Amino acid sequence: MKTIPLLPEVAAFLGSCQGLRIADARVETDALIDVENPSTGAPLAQVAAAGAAHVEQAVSAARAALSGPWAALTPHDRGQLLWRLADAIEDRKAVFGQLDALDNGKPFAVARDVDAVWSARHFRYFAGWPSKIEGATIPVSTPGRFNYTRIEPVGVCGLITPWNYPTLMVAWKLAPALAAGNAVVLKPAEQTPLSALYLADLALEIGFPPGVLNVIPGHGPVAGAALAAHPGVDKVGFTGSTETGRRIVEASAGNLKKVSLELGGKAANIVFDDADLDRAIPGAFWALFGNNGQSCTAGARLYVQRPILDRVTEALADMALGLSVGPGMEDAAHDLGPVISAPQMDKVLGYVDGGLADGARAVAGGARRGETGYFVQPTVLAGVRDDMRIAREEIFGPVLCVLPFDDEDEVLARANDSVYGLAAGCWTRDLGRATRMAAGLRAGTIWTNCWGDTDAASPFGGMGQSGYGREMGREALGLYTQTKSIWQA
Ligand code: TXE
Repeated sequence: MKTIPLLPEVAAFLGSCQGLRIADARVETDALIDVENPSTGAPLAQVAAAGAAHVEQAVSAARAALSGPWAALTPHDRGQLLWRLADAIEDRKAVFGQLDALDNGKPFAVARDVDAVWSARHFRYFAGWPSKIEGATIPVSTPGRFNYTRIEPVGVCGLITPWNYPTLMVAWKLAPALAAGNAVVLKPAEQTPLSALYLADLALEIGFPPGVLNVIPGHGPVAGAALAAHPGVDKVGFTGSTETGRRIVEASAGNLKKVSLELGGKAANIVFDDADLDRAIPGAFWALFGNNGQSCTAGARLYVQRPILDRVTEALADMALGLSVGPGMEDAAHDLGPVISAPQMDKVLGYVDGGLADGARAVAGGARRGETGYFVQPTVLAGVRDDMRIAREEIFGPVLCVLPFDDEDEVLARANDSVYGLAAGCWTRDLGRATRMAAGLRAGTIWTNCWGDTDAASPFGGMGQSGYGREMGREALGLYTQTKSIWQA
């Protein structure tokens, strides 16, 4: 198998140690992150690791930008810059694709044509907003008073992002934060900092004032924790684990910064026996195996109505066995790459072993694939019960749990019996049932007869311990703005 040659820009980027991006400087640090290629386990690049002093520096740069030329830009000009950033990402989608394929491991074609392209679209959608963030005039009852609102930026936003969609998760937060006129300190995941650093360079190149976007890779408990606790940060936008989300809320208490959280999930996906199985089976399959199961919306608990259980399970096992799994930068149409790291691989395999010990059956996969890189065989587990850990906790890898059910009321109660509530869905030809399920399922996103769709215009976020706040669409602006009420006599 051939490896896709590196673009000269990517080779140059990997060839030198990448400093933090603070205002228009590249800041070197003593501590470094050794970024790994999960497809091989080999070192890929070295990147500066921010400590508390660098967080301080980046927050000051962002604060300064808020009162500098950034604040002086008209909404139209801010929109133009966002649009230009969208253009720049699209023009360099192959660079973003290679960077994400290298440090995340996902197939290059997916990283380029899905992650990078959707990131560009995200900036394009929010490029339209700056000129439409409108206040209101309020018909108050006090004679002689005029009351109106101004919708203002929150200030300095600390954005902390995960490794599963390195560019896209940055876009989800950065685009609305900038559209609303904030300045940003972004801490990307330590496993996948490359595309965020590259994005910071692009932003400067196309004319964002220095300090508007500062990118400081670093370790979560050091740089992330310092950012979450910093008194000069007005808002934290976070995507990651529920456990870290809890720590962020605690750390944010000092200055009561605003927080929005997009956390873990354990989505229930329900296939009724009246479903169009030609759509439901591949739909349910990719609901979990898309992005190698490393999605917070992964349809990890697949409830299948008993009359079709054997047929569906068999078909899913066949599909899993037929998948092509390989390095992200290999010149072959692989469906899936590795999981992100050795610890993540061990965690996923630990769940599989635990599930098998609890009585589940692997009808496909169930073990590591090969000895190089962090590959896990696409795994389908049958005979799973609700009380098993594999059915309750987020595995975040290519492991699909199949659970039988008998009727609608029963499956609805079982689907909702989770601390999480990010996504859920069902497959049925009965429109009444689809509507009842959509109303009854406790999750921020419901898919009926489809799975995984998102759009920059449609709100996305969790219920329960999957977090709070809605990213994307009009609601995302609410996360990055605050309303001022003005009384005038
Ligand atoms: O997550 P963390 P990890 C889930 C998934 C996965 C598990 C662990 O189940 O197996 O989390 O992954 C930063 N203060 N998800 O350990 O720690 C960290 O540097 C501030 C679901 O990678 O939550 C990174 O930038 N920040 C998820 C980000 O938090 C801290 C996507 C996410 O890392 C910090 C990723 C701290 N104390 C994992 N500690 C999703 N919802 O999509 C870490 N970080």
